[in-house]
Amino acid sequence: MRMNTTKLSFYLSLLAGVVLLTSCKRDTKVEDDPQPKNNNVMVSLSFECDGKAITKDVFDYTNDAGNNYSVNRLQFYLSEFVFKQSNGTEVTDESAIYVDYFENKGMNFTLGKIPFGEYDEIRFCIGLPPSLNVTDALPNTLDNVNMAWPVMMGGGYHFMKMEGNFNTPSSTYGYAVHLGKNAFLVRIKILQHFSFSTSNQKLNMKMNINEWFRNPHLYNLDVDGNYTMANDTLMAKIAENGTDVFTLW
Ligand SMILES: [Cu+2]
Repeated sequence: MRMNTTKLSFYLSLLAGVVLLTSCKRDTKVEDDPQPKNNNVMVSLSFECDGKAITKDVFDYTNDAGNNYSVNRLQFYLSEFVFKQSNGTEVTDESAIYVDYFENKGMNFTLGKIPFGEYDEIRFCIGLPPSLNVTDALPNTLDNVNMAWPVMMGGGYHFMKMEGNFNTPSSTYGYAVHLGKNAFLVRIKILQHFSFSTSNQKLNMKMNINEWFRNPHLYNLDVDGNYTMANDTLMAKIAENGTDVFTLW
């Protein structure tokens, strides 16, 4: 097939037009980039026990060791948030958040300056970093004072208090799973792909309280012990179990 000169120049100008149009479009897009560089992320916490909602003082929960238990206190700190982008860049937020489930405190909080983009990993701690885990390092609010770790036991703060009661065949006992001391800071690492593309986007995190009693250590409140804070061996078990208590959903 042969093309005459008129037809050829017509196609060439058409092609040039398309190229021009495409490059114009791209220029415009770069110029009025509507996405801000920084972004707030709204973290929303929820709690469950293997799928059951957590209600105060109800013996509705059973851990892997077979302890039938209730919960009447669940308080902890979250800190050292690190968001890792798919390209390897890490963004850190230094906030320390106090959470009290039954008092409805810290259930929703904002982390600032997390850029839009794709992420593969989120890390944070249950507890406080060594720099803040010093007596009087936090503001003297009633909540922080109540979380104080006795000076004669090393000072600083409780990382977590989870308390309630549990049943054995013969009786009902109280339990207090308390965590503190730098060695027992719980480091959470969640490998999951997620993306931030709008301002104030929600990040939903759920704690399954039964995870405190399993993986890697089967924890039995009746056999291992029901008061952990004076016992490093027990706190080590709880802290290691705690690395997977949170999931994103
Ligand atoms: Cu304690």
